[in-house]
Amino acid sequence: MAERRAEISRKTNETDVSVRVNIDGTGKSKISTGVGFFDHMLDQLSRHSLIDMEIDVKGDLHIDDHHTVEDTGIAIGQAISKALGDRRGITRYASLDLAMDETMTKAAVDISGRPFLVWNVAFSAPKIGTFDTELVREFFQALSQNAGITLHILNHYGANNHHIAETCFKAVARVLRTATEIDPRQADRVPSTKGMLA
Ligand SMILES: [Mn+2]
Repeated sequence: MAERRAEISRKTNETDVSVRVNIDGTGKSKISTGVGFFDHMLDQLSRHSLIDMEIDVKGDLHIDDHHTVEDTGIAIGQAISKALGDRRGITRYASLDLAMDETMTKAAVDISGRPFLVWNVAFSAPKIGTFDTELVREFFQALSQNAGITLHILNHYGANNHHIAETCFKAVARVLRTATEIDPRQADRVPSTKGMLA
């Protein structure tokens, strides 16, 4: 089958984003967004999805991190969508409960072609270090809309906001890994009775 790789460059007055992904990678990443906590989260996304990611972002961080986080989510979503092509052979669905210390978070995905985010996560503090916790949702909103996936994220419980954010990224990584994997029982087929998902 064709290599499932893609590259997206996206430049606006607010950000200059370049993203390369390889769906069939090993979880290698090279990430530089200028936002330390966000780099740490994207590193987890790559590592646990096994999607190789090269991400370079120059954003208007003198304002705040918002444009940088949102536009990176848009570009990663577009790159994943492009790399998946017609979605032939994919497993399509996955869900997982992911534990990290005291925190438990569920992610469920359908690589459906129908962008939708259900976000059921509450943070108890507005910041993790200097990072605005509300940007975690902004990232997944941008990712789901631009990848064309249905994504549900539910935090069952947790006390530490770093853990709550990190379980969101790790759980989404793990379900993306499974849902994008080729299902050998239908490797030549688009997994939809409609015959198309893209
Ligand atoms: Mn961490």
